[in-house]
Amino acid sequence: MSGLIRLLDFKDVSDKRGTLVALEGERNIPFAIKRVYYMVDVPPGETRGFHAHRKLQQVAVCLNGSCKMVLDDGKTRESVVLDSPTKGLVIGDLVWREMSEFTAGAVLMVLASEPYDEADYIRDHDEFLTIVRS
Ligand code: T46
Repeated sequence: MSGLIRLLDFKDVSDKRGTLVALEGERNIPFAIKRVYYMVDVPPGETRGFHAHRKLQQVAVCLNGSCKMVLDDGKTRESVVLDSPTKGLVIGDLVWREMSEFTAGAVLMVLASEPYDEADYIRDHDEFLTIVRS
């Protein structure tokens, strides 16, 4: 596993009724959770992301189906396929992210350490490179 791709393995509790996974801030999620959002109905071939955050910790979990996440810290670019509700990808500050290859019915849920704030986004890759290299 690379330095950029940090995956959390969540315990699942399975019985004949199915599987349950519990996520708790500051326990199996490494921050207090202030926001949860999710993406559904992403059309075939569509891409999302293409930005970084100044100060935001997130964990992304693909609850159904799969998608590809590319992370870029300005030095290296690495990718991972999220395809399990028991795997969480940790995405820290100042990491550019790109999401693609959503399968039909994919549900990507993201837990975030801060409320939504458009001012926290860096949506220009050249500006991102200037910030991380300074
Ligand atoms: C991220 C990746 C993984 C809100 O109003 N509240 C929210 O909490 C979020 C996340 C978004 N929005 C609005 C802002 C835009 O008008 O929803 C619209 C779509 O957001 P955006 O184009 O930023 O979505 P993605 O999928 O490109 O990126 C999202 C998150 O925004 C981002 O923080 O890390 O998922």
